[in-house]
Amino acid sequence: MKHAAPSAALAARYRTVFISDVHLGTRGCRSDFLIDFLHRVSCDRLFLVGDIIDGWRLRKSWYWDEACDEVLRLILRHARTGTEVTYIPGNHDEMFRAWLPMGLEIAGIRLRPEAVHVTADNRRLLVIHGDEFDSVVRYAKFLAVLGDWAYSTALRFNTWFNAVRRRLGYPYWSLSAWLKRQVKEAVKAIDRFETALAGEARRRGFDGVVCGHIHQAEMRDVNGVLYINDGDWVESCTALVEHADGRLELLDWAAINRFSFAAPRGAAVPQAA
Ligand SMILES: [Mn+2]
Repeated sequence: MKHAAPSAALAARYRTVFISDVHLGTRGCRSDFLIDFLHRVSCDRLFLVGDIIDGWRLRKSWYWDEACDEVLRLILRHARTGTEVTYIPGNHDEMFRAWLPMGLEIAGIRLRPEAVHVTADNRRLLVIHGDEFDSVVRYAKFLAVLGDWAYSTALRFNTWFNAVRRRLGYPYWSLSAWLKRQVKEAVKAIDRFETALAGEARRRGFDGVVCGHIHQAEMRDVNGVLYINDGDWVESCTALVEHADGRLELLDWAAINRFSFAAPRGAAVPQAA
């Protein structure tokens, strides 16, 4: 079986690409959109900013298909063809964290607990997954796992719910996006997270921070420090890219390409013949 082919248009080349929170191994992962992205984009440096493979879920129920293999194959191909690939494990792929003290390198991919990136216009950025600053994850892993379960259940319910809506002629409505908005309103956790990450970058003398973890793409100034979250490949398919001149940009790959989240995985991107 062939996988999603480059869907259209020209390939783009960037100085640096940052992606995180792919959650390979879960049903919510839009591996089809990511395959398209990895096909069409090339870069000098690729930062995998955590939660690429979802080890929490894999331990319980294996959801691994050819598309997941294809994502890994494409990342390895980038590494083989000259891209400097750095993998910063997150809390969902923390099984890799045990190998960090060894300074491990697998197939040209460097494993690091965190990294420093200097942009072409000389800004020093701290690259970190960010869960260290999520007090829920850090101090109560049980609650985090429960939240994780609730979230994946909501995503599954959402698929079913929207199938019914579609049959009744209603447009797609994201339950999980709604839930996330409620959560955001309730606990203001995202704001606290962003402030904490920016504060850490400032304390350590960086111009900015690039992180992931909370599945909320963002690029903004927080008290003089650049806070950037590269988002995720579950609900919003976003990546942070650095252009040759150092300009940083968040790409919403699904929006740019008009990919539909309502479509089942694999059907959204045109298939190779
Ligand atoms: Mn995470």
